[in-house]
Amino acid sequence: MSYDTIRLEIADGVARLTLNRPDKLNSFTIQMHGELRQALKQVRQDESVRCLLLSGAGRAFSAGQDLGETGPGERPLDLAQTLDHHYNPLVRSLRDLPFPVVAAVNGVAAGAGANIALACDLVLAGRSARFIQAFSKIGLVPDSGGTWLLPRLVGLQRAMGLCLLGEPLEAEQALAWGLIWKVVDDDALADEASALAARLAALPTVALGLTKRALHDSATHNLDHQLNMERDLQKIAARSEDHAEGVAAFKEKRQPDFKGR
Ligand code: T3D
Repeated sequence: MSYDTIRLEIADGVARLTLNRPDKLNSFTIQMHGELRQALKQVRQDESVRCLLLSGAGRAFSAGQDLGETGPGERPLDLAQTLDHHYNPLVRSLRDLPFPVVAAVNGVAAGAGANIALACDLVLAGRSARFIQAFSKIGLVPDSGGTWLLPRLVGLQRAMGLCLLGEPLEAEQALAWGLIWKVVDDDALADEASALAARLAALPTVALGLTKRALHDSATHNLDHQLNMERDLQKIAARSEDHAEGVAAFKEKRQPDFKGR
């Protein structure tokens, strides 16, 4: 399958998905959304994939919606439809993948670009990366899950400041606030992100997929509900080949060789 606005490479258990409109800071167009949908379907159906690595080409991760595509008079501005058809399914797809999704934020991540990055399971950022809830600057409400994720990640006060003021949050501050997993030097980002993705892809994928589901769903559960969920997921994990391999490797005092099954 070939794409114009994204790149997809699958090798060694890792699917590398790159937003690829560097001249427009990888802003999202309808075409890009269509290609992302197709690519995520392909990745989900490919049984060799055990981790997805999402990044942007050039000097940005993504500047959010392509504002050239939404200018008054250029197309009907029914943004509810845009969210229903494009952004919300994208966030749900990333969340629903049964393996870890890593975002490598290589520069600015603004508007929906920031929130799509934050919807990934682990976010690695280059030192010069910035996260901008740019919506208030153009009279919009944060979308792509931002109003749900941000208070949970950084607390209500910081989420409120970020969303109302729309100021850039530097990578180091994002790390200090618990918004992201790790900051690395810009020129080390690609290698560090690849190493993290490769490491995740070599772990017991069934258990990791269930773990990500349990953690994401916990936000809306009470302890009782969560205990029941852990019980149900553990039953599934315990039947995986990788669980048997993990226990056997422990007993035999060797490194496990997980197959992702
Ligand atoms: O359909 C819907 O609208 C609903 C969905 C909404 C979701 C959203 O994401 S709304 C938020 C949209 N995004 C923004 O408001 C961010 C707009 N961009 C910026 O504020 C700045 O570009 C950045 C802070 C991200 C980066 O600034 P800087 O100085 O590093 O770069 P620049 O010079 O502004 O941009 C470089 C080029 O990318 C430039 O093109 P040019 O002049 O060289 O031909 C610029 O126009 C283009 N670009 C940047 N962001 C966008 C964009 N083109 C289209 N859409 C963009 N969002």
